[in-house]
Amino acid sequence: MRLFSKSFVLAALIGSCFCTTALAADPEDPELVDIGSLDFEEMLSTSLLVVHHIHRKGEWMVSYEFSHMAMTDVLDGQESVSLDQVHEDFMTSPVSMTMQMHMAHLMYAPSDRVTLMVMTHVMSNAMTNQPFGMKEFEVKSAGFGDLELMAHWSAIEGKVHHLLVLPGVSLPTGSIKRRDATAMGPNQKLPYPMQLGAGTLGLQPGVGYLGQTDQWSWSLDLLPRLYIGNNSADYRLGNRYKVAARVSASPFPWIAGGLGLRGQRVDKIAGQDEELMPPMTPSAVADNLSGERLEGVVTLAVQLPGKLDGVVVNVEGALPVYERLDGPQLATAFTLKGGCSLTWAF
Ligand SMILES: [Cu+2]
Repeated sequence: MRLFSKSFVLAALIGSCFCTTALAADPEDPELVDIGSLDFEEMLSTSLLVVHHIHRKGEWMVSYEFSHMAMTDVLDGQESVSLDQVHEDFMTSPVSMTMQMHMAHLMYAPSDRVTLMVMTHVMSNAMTNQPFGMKEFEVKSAGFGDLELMAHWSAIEGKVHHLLVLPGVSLPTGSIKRRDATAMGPNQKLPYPMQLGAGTLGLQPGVGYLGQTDQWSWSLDLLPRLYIGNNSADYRLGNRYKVAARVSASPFPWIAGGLGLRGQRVDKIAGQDEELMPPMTPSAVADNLSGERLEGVVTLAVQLPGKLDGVVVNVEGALPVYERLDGPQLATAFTLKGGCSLTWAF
């Protein structure tokens, strides 16, 4: 039972890497108290719902997650605009886009209060465009995105309230040179949303708050990403500010469900990729790619039974409840995620 509970908590933590669910450990299980301080165990169990969490000394976690984001509809501010309206200013309008990601995380805890994480992802983007008076066409790009490194420091550990400091960095491993055939001809430089990385270093000075009781937990994460310098194409992506708030409940030890809000603000791009021609499409206008979005998120995480109890499977769905975008650009329709994680200790 002790093994089950421990591995469950660990597995739940893994699942929480990408989903916002919290799996509470069985409060009736006295073995949990044996393992160490109750505060720490409680933190582990609640952090199931938190994207950013810590592990106990010596633990490893690996997880995989697939996400599919669909974008349809073109917004200018909060208003939907038609293709005809976009064609008044641009030769081509985006029509729809899908962004798919395969993400892998590896976490390791050198101490009880510090957990290190490395995250890599492979992206696959496809954007349908409608040029004025011509047939619509699709452009694609795929490959590795930017590599992310992050430390999780449990700065304050209370009975109910916990504070995590989350310093991180993103390395420019994603390409900013993707090309494809467009209405302008073969082998054209693709616009900003189709590139795979920032091309510059990103700093991520994040903080996270976590509160928990036996069967409930709630959290708030603040994660800015600040890009440094200009990339080789003479621009710098706008800074991103992410905030995520979640509440989750675990009626039984093997399942947890959560509800949350996830917000993101993206600043304007600084500079301009000289290879892109802004009159062609709004996706090539550096000033057009900023805005704010708030999404409602529903998550569910389940621990597998028996010998697979170190594995947690999770699913997540998100719908935008508010979106305001600068200039005509594609709005988010929905995001679906599914993943699994495995935690172990030597
Ligand atoms: Cu983890």
